[in-house]
Amino acid sequence: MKKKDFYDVAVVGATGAVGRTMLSILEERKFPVGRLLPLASARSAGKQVTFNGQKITVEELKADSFEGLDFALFSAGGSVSREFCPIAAQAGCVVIDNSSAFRMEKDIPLVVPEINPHAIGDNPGIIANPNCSTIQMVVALKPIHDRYTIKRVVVSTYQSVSGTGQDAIDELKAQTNQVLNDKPATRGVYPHQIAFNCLPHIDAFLDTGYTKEEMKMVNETRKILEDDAIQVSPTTVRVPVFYAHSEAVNVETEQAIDLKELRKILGSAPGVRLVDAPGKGEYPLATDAAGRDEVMVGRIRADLDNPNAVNLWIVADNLRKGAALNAIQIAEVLIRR
Ligand code: NAP
Ligand code: 12T
Repeated sequence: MKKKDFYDVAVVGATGAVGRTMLSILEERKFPVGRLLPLASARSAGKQVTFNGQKITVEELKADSFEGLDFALFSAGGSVSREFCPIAAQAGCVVIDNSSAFRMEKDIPLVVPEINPHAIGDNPGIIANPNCSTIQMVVALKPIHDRYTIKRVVVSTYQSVSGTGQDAIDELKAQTNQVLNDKPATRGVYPHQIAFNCLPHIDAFLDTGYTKEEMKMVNETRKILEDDAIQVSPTTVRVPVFYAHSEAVNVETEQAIDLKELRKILGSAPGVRLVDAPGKGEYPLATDAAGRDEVMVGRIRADLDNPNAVNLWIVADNLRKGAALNAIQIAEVLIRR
């Protein structure tokens, strides 16, 4: 894209959990924003958001919202993206979409900047941001794949409610209060009580018995690592945690794994922070990952039976690396070129 001193940026879904995180990350990283245009539904039009100390009025998303802008960052759900991403791209914006609408389309790049920035073409149009659980897993898997060639991954996730959005954060708070006060938990966003519970159900069930969230981890991992031979066996679970997703991962490789070497590889991998001193009580925790940028990896240990396999515990802030940060890192790749 054309080099400029400042870029005009629309944030679609600016009042949501991901959109608000986008505003603060643009600010923190001093992204060269000229005009910032916060967009949402008619419900929030007229509300104000704060950006770089200035109050900016939220506008209603419309077909003519994108004229003259450089970037449009979408996080307002799949149906909004399906309707408006092509309109924004047509208006000349580079579109970075956080929904699942375009991720598996052949001609749409699915990008984690530490892994496959080369997938972004010169005139990208729409770029898809991967699913939160997939992003943090592949950041840790990529250096392992490069050295040992991954054959199969068995993963169970422990996903926080912020992944679902602000309403789910409010629901966990409300239900926690209700249960602690011996009142029945009122359900809203989730089909069952989430407070003091674990729901093996994220996004919709398919005829196969897997959920869409689980299949995102299968298909997006293969697309980002550019290897359709990688097998992924996922179970995705919602847990009563506000921020950051955790994952227990068993990785099986072609070559035998040397644990000392693996620690070194992960210790210097981009975007990874090793937190692995269990004797000192140090391992990745959601409460530590929340608000941070790195993917934390720990509990690194040999598989008990298979010399070509290892177990890992991977934790990251789903609103940051899992969504807003990754999207802004994609924009940074483009303005650096
Ligand atoms: P959220 O907290 O519920 O926020 C939703 C945002 O979308 C709000 O700003 C809302 O505006 C806006 N919106 C809803 N319907 C709209 C419409 N018809 N037109 C314009 N704006 C509309 O949800 P969130 O957690 O931020 O997530 C938003 C989306 O981001 C998700 O649906 C998902 O597609 C994507 N996401 C991706 C990842 C990832 O893995 N990369 C992670 C989380 C979320 P109002 O204030 O007007 O309602
Ligand atoms: N259902 O980006 O509920 O495809 O945590 C991300 C998060 C979909 C997505 C969630 C979801 C996505 C959730």
